[in-house]
Amino acid sequence: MEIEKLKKEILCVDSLLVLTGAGVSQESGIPTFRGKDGLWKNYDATQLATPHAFERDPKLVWEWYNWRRGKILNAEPNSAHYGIKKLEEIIPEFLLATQNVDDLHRTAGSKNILELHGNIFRTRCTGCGKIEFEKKIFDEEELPPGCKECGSLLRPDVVWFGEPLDQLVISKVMEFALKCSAVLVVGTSAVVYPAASIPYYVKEKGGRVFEINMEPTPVSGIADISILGRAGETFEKMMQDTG
Ligand code: BJW
Ligand code: ZN
Repeated sequence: MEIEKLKKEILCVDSLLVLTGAGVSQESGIPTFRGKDGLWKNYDATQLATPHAFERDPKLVWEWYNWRRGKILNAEPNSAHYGIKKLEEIIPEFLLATQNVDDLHRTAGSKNILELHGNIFRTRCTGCGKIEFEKKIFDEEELPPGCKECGSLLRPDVVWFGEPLDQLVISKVMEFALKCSAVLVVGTSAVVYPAASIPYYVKEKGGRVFEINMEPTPVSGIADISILGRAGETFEKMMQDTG
């Protein structure tokens, strides 16, 4: 069976990169971006996650982020988050690169995490650049929030389309991708760059590529083992008897 095969291989690698996307948090009740799941009040998530949408209507964009904050604050990590944390304890060299902004990997206890697209609980001032982290939702009348220091508009400290990723974060991930023995890609449609390029770097350097997703993705074409299934359920089966 494919899960047994993946388990056998993955528990033997000496350095593992895990790349996650929204599908990892789907079983925690957090909507994904693409497909019918990615709709909020009839707005398409991928149309809201843009600097243009924020310039046009910061209140609307903030309402969406505030709604997502609420969903996340009421959610618990699932077996996929916990399984990934367990892999970190077992495998000598481990890095988790997540595209998710929901902080659920950290809640589950993962330590060596790089957040490629930021964190939904951080705000950044569009005027003075001040960054703050607070796990809360805003009152409706506070939206869009302003900076206490300079009065400018605050924005979620996340990476929108057309914006560069944190240079240090992406270079650390790429450095690890070029030297690791395998990458496990979980719950991402693998269409958003530069994150989507990571599995190809691993493959090119001779590393193994593993994937867990409910549907085939562009990564499936280069994957050595591809599990078609839900991430939480797959991890639950795979991590049985690992302590
Ligand atoms: C399950 C499951 C279950 C469900 N179990 N599985 C052409 C080529 C290359 C690049 C580009 C291009 N045209 C434009 C670009 C650039 C652009 C890009 O990649 N666009 C593509 C869409 C074409 N990229 C960028 O703009 C990036 N920046 C950049 O390139 O900067 C360059 C630059 C340099 C110098 C100066 C200026 C610029 C930035 C990308 C930022 C993406 N931001 C978002 C929002 C983050 C904040 C927030 O959360 O609100 O990131 S968009 C959104 O997509 C979010 C996600 O992290 C990201 C990826 O989505 P993800 O996680 O894969 O979710 P879904 O919904 O797509 O997929 C879920 C998957 O799970 C599915 O496959 C399901 O089957 C599966 N699933 N349930 C297992 N239970
Ligand atoms: Zn400010």
